[in-house]
Amino acid sequence: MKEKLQQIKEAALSELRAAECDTEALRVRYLGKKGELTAVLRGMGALTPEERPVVGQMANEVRAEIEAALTARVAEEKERALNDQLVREKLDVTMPGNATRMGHQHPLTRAQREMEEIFIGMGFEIAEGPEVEYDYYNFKALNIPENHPARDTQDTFYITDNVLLRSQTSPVQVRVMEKQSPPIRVISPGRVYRSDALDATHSPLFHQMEGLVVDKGITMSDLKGTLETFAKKMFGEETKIRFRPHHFPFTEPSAEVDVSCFVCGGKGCRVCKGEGWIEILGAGMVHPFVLENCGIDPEVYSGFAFGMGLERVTMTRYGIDDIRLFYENDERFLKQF
Ligand code: 2NM
Repeated sequence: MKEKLQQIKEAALSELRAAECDTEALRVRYLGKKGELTAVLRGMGALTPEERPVVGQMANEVRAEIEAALTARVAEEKERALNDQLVREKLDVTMPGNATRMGHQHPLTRAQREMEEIFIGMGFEIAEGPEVEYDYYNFKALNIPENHPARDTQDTFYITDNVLLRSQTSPVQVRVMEKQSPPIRVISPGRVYRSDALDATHSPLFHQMEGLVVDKGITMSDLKGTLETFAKKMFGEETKIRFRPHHFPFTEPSAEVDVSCFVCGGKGCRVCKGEGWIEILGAGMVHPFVLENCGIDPEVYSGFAFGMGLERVTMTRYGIDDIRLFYENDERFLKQF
């Protein structure tokens, strides 16, 4: 029986040293209820009373040795599995990351937002309206006569006889005046459409920002003060403005407005073409007919309005010489802003 125990011990320990070992199966096979060691203990009845404690003690020692070796092997396998996992899942937090390509706002969007902020700071609200518009709102309500060249199909995109793509954002302001009573302070930024061939300075789609103020006692000096404040915020505190007489059907009197050149300060340079001034706006006092068309009594109220092209302002400011660059989405251009 002692030999049998010795045999069991050696067999178990040798299996535990092997490269491959199913430790749980081994535990069952040697130490389990139906295991080899238990079978030996069951046979102890056949021993003499003197032999029994000796064999019993030996059996316990064998069990303890196998158990210790088993525990060691299991621990060893656990550690190896952990080390394998650590190697497999190694993460070097000091490695450089993959740079995320960041987009940003289009230069026209940025210019628009910047202008919006300036006018919002002066108490204006943003008004929007349809790009597909009735000729009534785009022309008739704005006192643009039946025979005016802007109405020609050569200049305006017509959808039907009386529906068109708006050629300015003023129809938005007509809609505001119809709905709201004064005081009115709105700007209307957005897309406008004119039937022009695409070249360096013309595009059939471009963007405008128009403004409108209507209240009791609004005068030309309110217009001047508003535009001067805008120009200083947009182009720099030293900027001056200049009004030149002009004609628009929807304003009377009307003016074209220049800002002093932000590059040379008015001395004359390449950007202002030696003028010292750069034309950026049209403006005037809202024509009484327009107020009347919108249900506002011109005997009680007066107003001023202005309009400017976003592309023009942005091109001037950044020295961009071709309007097409705004629409081509060439990253080499866009990345510069
Ligand atoms: C301009 C120039 C001058 C203008 C007029 C109006 C309205 F609706 F009040 F009549 N909105 N915008 C206006 C006046 C627009 O753009 C060059």
